[in-house]
Amino acid sequence: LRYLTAGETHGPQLTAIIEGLPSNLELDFEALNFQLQRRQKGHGRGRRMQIETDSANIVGGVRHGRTTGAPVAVIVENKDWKHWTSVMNVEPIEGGDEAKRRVFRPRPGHADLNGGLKYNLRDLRNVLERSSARETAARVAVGAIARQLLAKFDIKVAGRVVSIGEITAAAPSPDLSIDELIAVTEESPVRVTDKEAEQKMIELIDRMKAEGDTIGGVVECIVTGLPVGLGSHVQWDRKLDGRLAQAVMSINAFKGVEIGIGFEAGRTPGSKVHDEIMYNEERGFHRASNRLGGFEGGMTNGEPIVVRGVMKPIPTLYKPLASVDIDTKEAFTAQVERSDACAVPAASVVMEHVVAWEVANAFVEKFGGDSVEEIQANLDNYLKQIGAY
Ligand code: EPS
Repeated sequence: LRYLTAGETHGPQLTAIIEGLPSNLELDFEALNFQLQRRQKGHGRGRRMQIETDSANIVGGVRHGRTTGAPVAVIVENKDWKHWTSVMNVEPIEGGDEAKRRVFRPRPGHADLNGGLKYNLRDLRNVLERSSARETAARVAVGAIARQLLAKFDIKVAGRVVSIGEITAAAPSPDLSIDELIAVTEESPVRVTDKEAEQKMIELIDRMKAEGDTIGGVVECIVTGLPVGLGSHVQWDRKLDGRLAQAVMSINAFKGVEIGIGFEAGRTPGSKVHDEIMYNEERGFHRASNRLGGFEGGMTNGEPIVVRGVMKPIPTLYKPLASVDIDTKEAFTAQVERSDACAVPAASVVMEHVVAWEVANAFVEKFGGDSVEEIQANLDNYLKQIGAY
């Protein structure tokens, strides 16, 4: 599977083309749009989210509700476009910096300066329009289709916020099923199951906003129902944990990735890190714990995948940071821009979808097949082999 996205944050739309999806996958369009709407929610989002009501419009590769095996093309419109038709016009426009809303004062923490230098652009809007996290709407649309493919094989994906600033939510009770985790976090404005932490997180976000500051956090994604053996130990670029790390790291503003207990593994003796192997008739081979987050040797081991990512605070601050004007080379402090005080709950939804995509990719790689039926037959055969091992 592969996909590409195109589109600017204030352009007419985001566009994605997905290649390699099997045929005969029945798509639930409502569920697809539900995922896009989840990404728009969360305490700390700014005014832009009141303008947008994201929905996916499929314009290729699907007929009468099912994929045909052809590339799937998806578009998500930007409702805000109507305020930017001149500024973002593909045709040349009359007027100077003001008419073009030229950006010449790079914002620290954004792609502005690096992109301007690299692409030799003197209007940094050409960088910020594409580097904006608006693009994650397209990635969620793509991941939501991958998620439906996985659901067909009873593979489920959930996400939760682990911490915002210094406030850490208690881990969900191990008795909570994945469906319950999905339901409970959905009701929380900061996507946690811990009500006490929820209140503190909301207060922190409000305080940051009042102070003109922003705050980041840590998010976690869990995938259940996976067979053993997705990914491979035999080659570096086939290790699925490595691919997940790349995918998660590529989400706007992410600065680190952990699998399972992650960095904690460097502070813990081996006897308390590795997951002991068990066997019984009912479950076959399984583990007594899941500290390694479902991976050994770059392959799934049959336990749930647990991956975490850390998002830095959004760099667009109401509190100005020092920077340099690219024309005059003079120091200035960044101007006020519309932004989110905290997008960690939304980032949790984005992470679910980039993870769903990578897992679906590994799944299709392992079980091949041009149609859903062919994948099912290959999976059944493999599970029979595993059962008899
Ligand atoms: C973003 C800045 C804000 C966010 C935007 C990401 O947009 P604007 O510049 O239009 O106020 O709302 O996020 C989205 C539009 C979205 O869909 O998530 C940025 O600079 O990354």
